[in-house]
Amino acid sequence: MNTTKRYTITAALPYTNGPIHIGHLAGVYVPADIYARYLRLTGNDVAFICGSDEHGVPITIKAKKEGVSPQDIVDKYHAIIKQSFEDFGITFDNYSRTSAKIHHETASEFFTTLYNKNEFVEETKEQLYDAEVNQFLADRFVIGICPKCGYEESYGDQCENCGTSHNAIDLINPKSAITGNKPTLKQTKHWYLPLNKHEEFLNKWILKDHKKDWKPNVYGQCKSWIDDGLRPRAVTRDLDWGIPVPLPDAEGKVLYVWFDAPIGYISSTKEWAERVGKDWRPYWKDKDTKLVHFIGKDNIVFHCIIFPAMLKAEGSYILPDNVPANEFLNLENNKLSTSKNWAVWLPQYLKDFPDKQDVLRYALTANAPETKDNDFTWKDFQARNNNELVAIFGNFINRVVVLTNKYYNGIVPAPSNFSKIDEETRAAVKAYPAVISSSIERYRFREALGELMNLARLGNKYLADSEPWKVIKEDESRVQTIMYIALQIASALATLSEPFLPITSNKLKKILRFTKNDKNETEFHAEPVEASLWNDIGVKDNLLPAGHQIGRAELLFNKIEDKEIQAQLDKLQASKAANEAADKTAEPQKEEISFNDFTKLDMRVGTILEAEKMPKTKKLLVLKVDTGIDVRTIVSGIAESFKPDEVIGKRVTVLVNLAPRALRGVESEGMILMTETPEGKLVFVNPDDKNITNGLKIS
Ligand code: B3M
Ligand code: ZN
Repeated sequence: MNTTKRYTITAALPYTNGPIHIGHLAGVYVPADIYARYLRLTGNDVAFICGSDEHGVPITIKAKKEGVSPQDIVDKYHAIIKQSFEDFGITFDNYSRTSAKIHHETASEFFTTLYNKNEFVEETKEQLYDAEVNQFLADRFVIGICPKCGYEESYGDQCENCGTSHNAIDLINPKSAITGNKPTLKQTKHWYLPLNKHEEFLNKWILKDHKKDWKPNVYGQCKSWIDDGLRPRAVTRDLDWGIPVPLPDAEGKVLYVWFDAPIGYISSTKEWAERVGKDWRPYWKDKDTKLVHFIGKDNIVFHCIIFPAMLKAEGSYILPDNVPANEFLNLENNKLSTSKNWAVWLPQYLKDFPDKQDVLRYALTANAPETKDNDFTWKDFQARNNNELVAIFGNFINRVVVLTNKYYNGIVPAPSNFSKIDEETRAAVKAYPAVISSSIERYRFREALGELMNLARLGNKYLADSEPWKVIKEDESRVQTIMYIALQIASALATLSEPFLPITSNKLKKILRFTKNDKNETEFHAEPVEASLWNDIGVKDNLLPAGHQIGRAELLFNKIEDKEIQAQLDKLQASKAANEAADKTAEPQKEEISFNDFTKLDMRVGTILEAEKMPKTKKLLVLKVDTGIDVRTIVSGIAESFKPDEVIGKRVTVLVNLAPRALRGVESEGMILMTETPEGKLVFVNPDDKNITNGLKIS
């Protein structure tokens, strides 16, 4: 088992330009939290660090779109994201933000140190410029063809398709993301980190020292980078949102977001240490500290090449021991996408499943994209809950607690002679902590979770084979032993499940009446015996001693019904329909009208009272409509989309002052507002109808 004592664990700082979704949770935050919780439970000194990444072009773009300031955007999403982490039991020791003063100071100081050590190259070069808006086109302000893979919508600093990070000037056919203009070139001065200077060190440190212990996907990306040859990278930008470059001749220039963001790990550690009265330095400067970065695969180069080069150049910091980056999670066979609303957003999930945080943690871990991209499906989510959490884990605990209450009023019975199967079961239980530890320490969280469930399966099998409910009739003392052992398994599950299913673990500890341990807030033990800490399970027989009183049964998990899953699928279907409609470009806007023109239209809410098919026509219905002013006849061309009795009673919007006109001899005295879906169905205008998408024309 692990021997190192101090850990600095970081999780990628999320951009505060939107809430977070299941992809973020699966890729970064759940595995990081499992790791941190596990290390705390096994007695290590852990700083689990994160915060909001509040600089960078994505924030500025979002602010522009919403017509508010970047500060408004980061304030809004910082609060939402922080709340999501709390809701899902992510136990950061500190969650900071890069707009914090301590971060601005730390990042400026870091830059200054490198500057003074001559670690930068200062260069005036031509950069892409949008003359219409007077702006240099850094990073996501420019889109063009990726020079490496040919993807047509690569950003200036990184291609989302192949993951390469490049300089904006290298894009083929660049276009301004602000105006769509073809950029011009303009001279500007910037500071570059000469990665080429660090190539030899990186080559040895990654390609030789970490060849074996880094995940193949991480190692592979680094190798291809280094093999391609490293080049200087600008660490400053011409932007007005970010940390000002701390030099006298750097007006209008800020630090590149990927320069300041990883330093955010350091400033967040400082903020934490200050708050809890510790010294932050050992967490970043002591060689015995193990630094681990949890990230998604699109962040590999920044954490494995650029940040280590910065730390190395600074000189007084440790380097990451491991960067267990995950691949991507897809949703129902499609790439997660914020802009296409193809995602499960955490605040929304919580509204729909208010007590199922652990279920999501479970489903995402069981299906984690550890070695390849993986797919999240709602059916799988339901099956994991119903067939695994409810049927295996929950069922075992429920049987143990119900029977203990039934036979012994909830008091743990004293065992007597252990049979062969008892001894085997006890030995098997003792092996679990080491097995689960070993998987966690190798960053194999799915495997670790699988082992936890195997322990619950072992419990179920033990009960099924021993049949206490039958034996109770002939041999009461045997049942005492069986229930004693089953209770020990329940108790091991309570502790071993904590990293994965923290809310369930707490609930179970309460049912088993564990009490808080003074030394460690997050740990419980059963009185009067000392602690049932992780490592004890492997050595102690008596986790829950005879005579200990447990509580009443309470269900740990509940079944998820088909209709709840269908509702989620419907939601995604609506996003898909909206995207498809948006893809078929909306009709261009008509000629502008004056406000005066608009006020001439008199539209009222009405109710359709009667409806009949117009004889000898396919399309027309003759309606009687109560407009509030009168009841009038309106002829409407909706007969192919509605049967007469489907529209009776419908509330509609009526244009009442349209000049009457005769249709097939019937005078129509107004018009009902309708729209046509991309599938060609006419529908009444109700923007909440999921068939109705943005840009559809109302007529
Ligand atoms: N904010 C990118 C991302 O959210 C970035 C991570 C920063 S970690 C220092 O993917
Ligand atoms: Zn590419």
